[in-house]
Amino acid sequence: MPRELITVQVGQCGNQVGLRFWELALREHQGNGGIYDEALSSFFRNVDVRNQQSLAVGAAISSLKARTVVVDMEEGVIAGLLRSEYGEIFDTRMIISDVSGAGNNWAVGFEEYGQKYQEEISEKVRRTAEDCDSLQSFFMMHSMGGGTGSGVGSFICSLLEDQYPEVFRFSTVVYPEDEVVTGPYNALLATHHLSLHSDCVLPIHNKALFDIVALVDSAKGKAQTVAADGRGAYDRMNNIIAHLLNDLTCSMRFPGTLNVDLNEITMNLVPFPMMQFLQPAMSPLYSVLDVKAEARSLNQAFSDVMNPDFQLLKTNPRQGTYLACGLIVRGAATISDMERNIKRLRKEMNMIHWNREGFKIGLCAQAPVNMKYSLLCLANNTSIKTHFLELKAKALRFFKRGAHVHHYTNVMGPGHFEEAFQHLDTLVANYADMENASPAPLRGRITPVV
Ligand SMILES: Nc1nc2c(ncn2[C@@H]2O[C@H](COP(=O)(O)OP(=O)(O)OP(=O)(O)O)[C@@H](O)[C@H]2O)c(=O)[nH]1
Ligand SMILES: [Mg+2]
Repeated sequence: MPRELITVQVGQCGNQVGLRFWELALREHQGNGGIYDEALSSFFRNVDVRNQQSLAVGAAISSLKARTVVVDMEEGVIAGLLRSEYGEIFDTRMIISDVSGAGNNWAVGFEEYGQKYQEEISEKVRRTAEDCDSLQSFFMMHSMGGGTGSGVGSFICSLLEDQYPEVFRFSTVVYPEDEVVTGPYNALLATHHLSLHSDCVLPIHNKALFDIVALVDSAKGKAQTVAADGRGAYDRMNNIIAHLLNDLTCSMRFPGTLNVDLNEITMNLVPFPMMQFLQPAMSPLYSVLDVKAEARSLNQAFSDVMNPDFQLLKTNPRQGTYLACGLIVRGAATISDMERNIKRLRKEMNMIHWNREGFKIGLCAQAPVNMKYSLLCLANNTSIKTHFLELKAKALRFFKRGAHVHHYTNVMGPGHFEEAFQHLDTLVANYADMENASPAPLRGRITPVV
């Protein structure tokens, strides 16, 4: 059975999120008695510090190295990563960096840095893949707003498609709020690209994360410190993403009654190409930031993940149609707990008529650290069109006036923006068609021959 994931973390956001993900994953595995087991081997190599050879499953832990390729076109972020408490888990031979960054420009990231580092990226991915017994998928993390994350991230996605066509590419991406002027252009161009080249996309919106942090702060009586907070707010936001990614990958790391790996998620929740965007929601959510927040029962958690306040993209799935829905529970829950809750909720969920039973469920025995349960919901829901429409409106506001366009066309030539806008329209129309599709007429019953 395919096992290992290779992570590719790109740009500042991708690397900060990656760092939190690895920290939390290691905390979750602390109780395994110092043995390098199958679960750890999905994400880490165990390297003998004396001779730098990889050790087999079953050996004592010597030095764990994340199966990750680290890419950033700015040196500073990577230097910070290596200096951090968990810096040793990064294999310094698997790092690619430049000096000055892609200047918040998708075209510079994609065209210039992508071309410049193509061979180096291929080589490092190849060496990382050679260390795997049975590679499961590529797990990418990057922002959609920054030049490196969106541009080099898009480039790497295509590179992996060319070189490993049989291996799924799963992209966790962070959409910008209004932090970067050219953010909407980058997000537009990257959405176009990933929609054509990634197998499954998990979009998270910084606006949703900012709002969650602000709500926790205001509940504690703190002023809204989010904007002034600088990286402080980002660290807390990344904590939410790290929890999400740990829940997403829990089946590969711990035993459970119903395992779902990333390939099964892609296979079950993505019914058509270009409909691979899964909207994440999770509960508990607020206690990730504030341990004193009210504990959630399992039943409450199921209701929460349908609620707009628990979405990590600013959408309302209750107003859309579900094409499919993944539900992954961690903790002491049973299949009948899940079935009972799904039965209760589906009355409020508008499942598309040809996939009314379109639930993919996972059950993992190990709860996250300091929690009794957690529930992750991955909704393939037509309400994502509101996210795309908002992105289009933001990008058009500049594009109609030609603002900043020359920075891009100088590098990538003309026509790309028009194509990307058209593509976004197609995505929106595809989801709207799904929403409007009326149930097919039932075929006449054939009388069984007796
Ligand atoms: N959630 C979260 N968002 C971040 C983080 N760092 C940056 N961002 C967001 O990412 C976008 C900017 O992208 P970056 O990842 O910083 O840029 P980059 O990929 O390094 O690209 P360049 O610096 O332009 O070469 C903005 O929307 C930021 O708000 C982070 O640690 N967490
Ligand atoms: Mg950067």
